Amino acid sequence: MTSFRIFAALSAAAGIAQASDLYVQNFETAGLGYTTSVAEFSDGSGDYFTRTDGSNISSSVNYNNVDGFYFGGQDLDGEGAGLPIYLTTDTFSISGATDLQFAIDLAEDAANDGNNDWDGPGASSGADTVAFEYQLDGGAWVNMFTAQNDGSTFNSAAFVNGVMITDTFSTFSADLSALSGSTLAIRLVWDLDAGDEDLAIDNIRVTGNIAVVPLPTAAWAGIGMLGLMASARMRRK
Ligand SMILES: [Ca+2]
Ligand SMILES: [Ca+2]
Ligand SMILES: [Ca+2]
Ligand SMILES: [Ca+2]
Repeated sequence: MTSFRIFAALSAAAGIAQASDLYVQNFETAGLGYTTSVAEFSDGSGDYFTRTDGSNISSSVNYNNVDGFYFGGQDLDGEGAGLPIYLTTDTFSISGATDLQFAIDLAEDAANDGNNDWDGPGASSGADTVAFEYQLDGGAWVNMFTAQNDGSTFNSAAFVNGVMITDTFSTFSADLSALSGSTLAIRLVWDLDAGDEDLAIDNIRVTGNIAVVPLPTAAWAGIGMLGLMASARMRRK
């Protein structure tokens, strides 16, 4: 065994799988890391699809546990857009990563009249939904989960797998540990067509375990050099 192979074996034995952020979107920087299928808009009130700190949308929309800027949508066809509309992250590398996990913070503003206004598939205008999807290696988009009402025709709160989205930002997650590949992208498919039908999102995050091979310390480098010298001497014999 050459000294290089000994060194490589020692490094691999000491290698650590470290949980790392592969993609983070906190909306603190305008226009960074994502695109939208229509230009972001707001009428300053209840029709908007925009990165916001709350200052460019209706002051009656109030969320708790706000973490700086976030991205919100409400009555998305109110300014002329055809639905659905999309928010798509940049495509990012997942090469070599294992145990992929997706997380996002969600909030939905409780209406002043006490009704939550998300409609179900029986409504004439169709169901109010926001779907969360991933795309692996440029392939088909795959659903992770969907925010939707409880199945009643009108005026339910919004839920993800039975968990209500409240007006306090809370983290929702999906286990993507079955995935491996080179690249991943995330997109949200928004279909909310009336007032009080809103969603706010923040802190989109995909994490994965990355194998970390430690850099050689001076001591290891010294042992490696001694090994090289020894093998060079042996070859000269
Ligand atoms: Ca934020
Ligand atoms: Ca609706
Ligand atoms: Ca509308
Ligand atoms: Ca609402």
